[in-house]
This record gives sequence, C-alpha cells and structure tokens, in this order.
Amino acid sequence: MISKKMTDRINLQINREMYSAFLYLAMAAAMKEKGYAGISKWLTVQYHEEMFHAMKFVKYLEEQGAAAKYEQIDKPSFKDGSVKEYFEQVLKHEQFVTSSIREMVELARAEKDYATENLLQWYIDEQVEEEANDNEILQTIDLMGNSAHGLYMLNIQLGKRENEATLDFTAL
Ligand code: OFO
Repeated sequence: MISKKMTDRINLQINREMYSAFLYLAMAAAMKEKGYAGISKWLTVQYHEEMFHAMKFVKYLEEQGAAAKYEQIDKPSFKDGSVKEYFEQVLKHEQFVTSSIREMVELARAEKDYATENLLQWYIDEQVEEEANDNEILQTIDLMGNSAHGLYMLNIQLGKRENEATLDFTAL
C-alpha cells in the first residue's frame, strides 16, 4: 500500500505525462500544417509514448489498491518557429519531466517506498533515452546548418519512426 502523498504525486505525474502527450500532438498538427509530415509522425508516435507513460502509472496505482484521479490538462503551450526551435522546446520539456521524475524518486526514498522507487527506475531510464533522442536530432540539425535539403532529409528520416507494439497500454 502506498501513502496518500505518493498517490497524489503519482496522480500529478499522470497529468504531466498526459500534458506531454497533448503538447506533442499539438506540435504534430503544427508541423503537418507546415508540410513536415515526417516530423509530425515522429511527434505523434511520441504522443503515444507519453500516453503509455501515463497509463503505466495508472496501472501501478490500481495494483497498489489506489485510484487514478484525472484532472484538467492545460492547453499545450509552445512557440511557433523553426524545426530547430521546436526540438529545443521538446528537449526543454523533457528536462522538466526528468526533474519531476527525480523529485518522485526523492519522495519514494524519503518514504522508504521501495516498490515505487523500483517502478520509477523505468521512468529514469526512459528519460535518458528521450533526452538522448532529442539531443541527437538537434545535433543533426546543427550539422546540416539548417539547410532546406537537410531538413527535407530529416523529415523523411523521422517519418520512419513507428509505434512500438509494446506501447499498447490496453495490454498493461
Ligand atoms: Fe513521459 O517522457 Fe516525455 O514527457
């Protein structure tokens, strides 16, 4: 059984993960409108990943005899700009999520809640992967010097990203 404080904190994180999903979906729509169908697809796959992150917490609460509480999700907030500026905002958002997960680990340790700490290790690993992906994309953009041809190629490359079957949260 987990504490009320940890249950509330997990529910806050569920909201943050759903906000991340909503943010990437909004960015995907904006990229599609600009003609970057591949980047839009990459962001849409990211939307699915974020929903999986949220639902993995929901499942964990259920297993612990607690319940998910869904709150209002804020309007996605991002500035329109270049492809590089979009990915800079994605990275910045992921850095915020990483700090949020780290804060949860601190709480789990303070409460000697080993089960939640163990679950959070999965999210820590996931954040390392997400930040690495975003950094790699930004590095590629820098290498191309923001050239139109380079962005075209990046758009094709990112469009190859597929949803992973393991992200089906109905199977959680
Ligand atoms: Fe859930 O990792 Fe991104 O936000």
